[in-house]
Amino acid sequence: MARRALITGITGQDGSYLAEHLLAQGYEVWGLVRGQANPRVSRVRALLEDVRLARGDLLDQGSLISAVEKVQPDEVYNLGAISFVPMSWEQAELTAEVTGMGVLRMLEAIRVYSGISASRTPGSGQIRFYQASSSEMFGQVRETPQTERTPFHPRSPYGVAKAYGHFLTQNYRESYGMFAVSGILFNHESPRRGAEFVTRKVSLGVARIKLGLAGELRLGNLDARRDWGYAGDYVRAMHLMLQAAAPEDYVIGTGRTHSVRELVEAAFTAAGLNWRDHVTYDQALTRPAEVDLLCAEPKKAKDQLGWEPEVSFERLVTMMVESDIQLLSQGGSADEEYGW
Ligand code: NDP
Ligand code: GDR
Repeated sequence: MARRALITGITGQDGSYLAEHLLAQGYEVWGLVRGQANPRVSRVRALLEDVRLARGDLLDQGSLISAVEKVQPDEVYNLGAISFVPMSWEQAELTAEVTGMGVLRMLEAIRVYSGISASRTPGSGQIRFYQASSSEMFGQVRETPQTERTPFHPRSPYGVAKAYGHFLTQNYRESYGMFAVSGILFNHESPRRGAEFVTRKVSLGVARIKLGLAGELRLGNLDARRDWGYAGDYVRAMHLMLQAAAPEDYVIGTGRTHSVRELVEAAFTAAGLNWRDHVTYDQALTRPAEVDLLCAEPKKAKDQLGWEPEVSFERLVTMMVESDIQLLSQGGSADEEYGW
């Protein structure tokens, strides 16, 4: 019988790539979708005809228990979150509820459904759980590159909420013997990335300028450095973590770091433009507290899972710029610009 996976956050960037990957592996894939008339659901349907949908919300414990009962999954991937860092200052409590407490609710749904209690011996429970942890937990970094052992110092309500979810996943593994793991993923991007994130904002900006639809691109801090990889590579790592013999956490990244300025330069160059002619600094786009430098050490994932990224930074940037030039030149709408 096909293995069954339940993905929260199926309508997001990673959800779509993960669903495609699992379908290709022969899984029966279910996605948790929220709301009464969530417009992003129709895009999932268009992209992934074979995905089945269960209603639920990370804010609603009962809905998660019902979803687990309905799907009876072998694997749960918890990708649902408020994931845009600046929004986490504007809606800090909601971020804590969805990105942080949502992890507790999903783990509890699995625990209750599986009949697991503290008295059960380690290793109990059949459902394997993946938590989408983040390099934002490292925040103000104490060492570079960052490994599974690097201490956390989150710099946003988002990072704090992710750290809660990370430790909670570890705690459910230790308390109940659940196969519950976290992937500490560094930034990963694609043509389906939300338009609010810097890579997609830049690729869309370059496309607009290239097509004569705009002349300027406003950005915040150009000095921040990130380890940017391709989302399609990273969902393979999520799946591999749940196939491992033992439940462990892994850092997933490329091991290379670039500044936002280097990203901007690469993107404009890919379109034959000079970024200095178009990019302007906007202080309103800076953050109350910034994460200055992130760079992964993904050795454990390579050694134990055999995982390595395939798409380089340069290829990723070119892919996104070319995709957005094509999208906009075909009259793509703002809606489609949100990564679809
Ligand atoms: P997106 O922002 O593209 O997707 C977020 C998803 O969360 C959407 O499907 C959204 O669904 C869903 N969601 C939001 N609120 C709720 C809720 N209350 N209940 C259920 N679902 C909800 O994120 P990505 O795909 O980029 O990231 C996936 C996960 O990985 C996130 O948890 C993110 O924080 C984490 N992460 C991402 C990294 C990256 O670089 N992309 C790096 C490290 C971690 P809806 O359509 O209903 O809004
Ligand atoms: P990040 O991604 O906060 O790292 O979180 P984002 O692309 O938003 O920012 C990256 C860096 O770019 C700088 N920056 C700008 N960012 C945005 N969005 N818009 C701008 O105009 C701009 N100008 C400069 C930022 O200051 C920052 O330093 C992403 C999310 O996917 C999280 O959910 C995930 O956990 C982490 O990656 C790993």
